[in-house]
Amino acid sequence: MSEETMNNTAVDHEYGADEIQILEGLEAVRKRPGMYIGTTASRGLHHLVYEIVDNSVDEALAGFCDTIEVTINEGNSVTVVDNGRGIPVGINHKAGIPAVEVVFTILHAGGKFGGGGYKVSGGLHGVGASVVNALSNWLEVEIYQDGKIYKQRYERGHVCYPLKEIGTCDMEKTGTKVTFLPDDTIFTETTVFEFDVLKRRLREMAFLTKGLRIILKDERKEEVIVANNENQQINELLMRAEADKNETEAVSSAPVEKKPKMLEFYYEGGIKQFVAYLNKSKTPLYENILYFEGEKNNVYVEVAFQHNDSYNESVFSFVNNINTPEGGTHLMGFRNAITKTFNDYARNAKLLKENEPNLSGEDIREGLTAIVSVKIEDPQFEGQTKQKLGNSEARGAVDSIVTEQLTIFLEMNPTVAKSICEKSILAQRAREAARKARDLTRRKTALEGLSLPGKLADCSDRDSKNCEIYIVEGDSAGGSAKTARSRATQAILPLRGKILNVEKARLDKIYANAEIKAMITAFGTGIHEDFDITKLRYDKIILMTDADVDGAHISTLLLTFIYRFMPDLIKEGHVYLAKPPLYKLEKNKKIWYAYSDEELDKILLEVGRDQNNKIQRYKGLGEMDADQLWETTMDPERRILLRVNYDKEMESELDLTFTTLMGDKVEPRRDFIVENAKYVKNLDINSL
Ligand code: TTJ
Repeated sequence: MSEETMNNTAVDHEYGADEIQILEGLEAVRKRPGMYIGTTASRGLHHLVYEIVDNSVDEALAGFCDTIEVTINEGNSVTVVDNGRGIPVGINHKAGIPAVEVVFTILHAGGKFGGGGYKVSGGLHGVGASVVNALSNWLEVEIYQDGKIYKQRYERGHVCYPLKEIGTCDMEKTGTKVTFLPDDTIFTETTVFEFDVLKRRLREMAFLTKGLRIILKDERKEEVIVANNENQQINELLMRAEADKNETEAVSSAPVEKKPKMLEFYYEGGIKQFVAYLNKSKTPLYENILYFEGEKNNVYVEVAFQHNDSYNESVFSFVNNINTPEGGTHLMGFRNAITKTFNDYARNAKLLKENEPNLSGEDIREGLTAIVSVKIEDPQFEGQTKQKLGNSEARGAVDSIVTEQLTIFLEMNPTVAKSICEKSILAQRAREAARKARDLTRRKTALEGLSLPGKLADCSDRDSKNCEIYIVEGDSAGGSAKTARSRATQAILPLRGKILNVEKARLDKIYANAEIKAMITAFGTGIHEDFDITKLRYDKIILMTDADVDGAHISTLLLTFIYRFMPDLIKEGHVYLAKPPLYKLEKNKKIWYAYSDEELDKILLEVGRDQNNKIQRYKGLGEMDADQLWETTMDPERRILLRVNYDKEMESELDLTFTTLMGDKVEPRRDFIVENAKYVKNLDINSL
């Protein structure tokens, strides 16, 4: 920051040695924002809100606040208000300035002001309000305490005036209100907050903090147009798949609801309701949602779970309200406890005979939806991405709390216990059958050498980094793709018809499916616990399907398969969707391709809307010859690829998207589509 700005923004302030240090601290944040909030793209922008809200959640965890209101204001500033005790306004003796000023101007001076509870800190969070302040054009804080209202304003982290009293309020009224406007010179990509993004995270926060009311408001008048990012396009694609013929009516005739401008999240049951929410499009195996809670070794543990009749595991773990996609000690404690406890129960109840082997953890987790949430004073994160909990005391705490309370529950609820054990035993048998089938193919493979699927037209380059595989819908498009491709680096695997929905099939049946087997062998990585990314035979896995309902459905099925069996392919960014053109326009022997309606409009604007324009709407890949397919969809120089992203911080939402779209309940699916209708609005309903 130049000296000039410093003088301008801090008119009333004398600079002592301490303040210089403060400014250097915040200046470091402005110089390297990525170090503090990960990214300055949309995700980082939204982190600012979570960073502020975390402080209020801490106050709620300490038992002094039950309502937090978040408002997106006109002009894209955000206000967060809570009804906690209010940040202390007294002088902090060490710093010689009011505590509230310390909070906003000193780096890493997060909320620990003797309040009880567990300080939320981990991952990118917990870096503190001062980081938000440093990255805001301006920030204002108001505190309601002892019948008085205090206020201070900062600009790009600089104090504008000393904390002052600006009025009085009810003695009863206490709390903190913060409003900030993100700095557009830092967040150069976007400074527009997305209601839906905040909605998802705030809902999760409310689930994780039972009894806390979180209100989200959007006061912007203009319809916000968010950049058409890849996520949105993929979402649109998934949605398209679901607006299938039976349900189109429901979607299109539903009143076009205006996006809700206010939402309230309040879950008395906390993570118990989180599990119900995740299971809403599934059929539960029993009515109860098991919930265990306790504190041990200074670790506060909450666990909730319920089995459904599907075959997949959806277990999500959190530390201090932050998602730990890589798990860690808390998850290990949970897995260990349920494996041991269910085996003990099954043996004692003679559901498992003496000569039968133990149920594996995976058997017991088939169809399990669970939330494991711990709160811990000083979380240690390990692993490459620092997202894996390392504290060993968490393992013991979760293990013993779950073992103790689950044992009692099973004794008292034999019907539930029995249905879980029986499902696990079926899973065990299916797994055994699947293992035999797999061993058989392995032996065959060992005898015959690496036997790639017959339909695969492989590429010749032996360096997988250069290679890509196109998974193509239909044999005819597959044929064109084989002709069109660049043989050295592009492999083609045509698939016939719709592939198996892995949300609805058990392992043995999945292994027996030819299309799935072909993909597994072609990719080379193996699946589940056998998965080894170093064996991946292609750097890019590209799903190429028709730009219609069936094509979207096939893409969704393929993505579901990859998500459930080889999620790391998505996490590591190896999975793409090809984007074939929607239109071809011919004029004076010249050809244009348009990949969206907007693009077609733009081209028409350029070339003029003449009578003799020949516009063809592509219904499928099959309508293109090999040359056209190459030019529009396969040539690395010209094609459009959408990379499938995995938002690690919101993995439960992704799980929900897949289970809702691919599960068999119609109601939740319809709700989902209507709720996300803004993605569908550009869709040509008549073409469905
Ligand atoms: C800490 O312990 C003494 C009494 O005040 C406690 C406190 O600081 N509570 C508190 C902080 N409640 N809410 C906040 C807070 C709220 C927002 C919106 C932003 C920030 C940085 C803090």
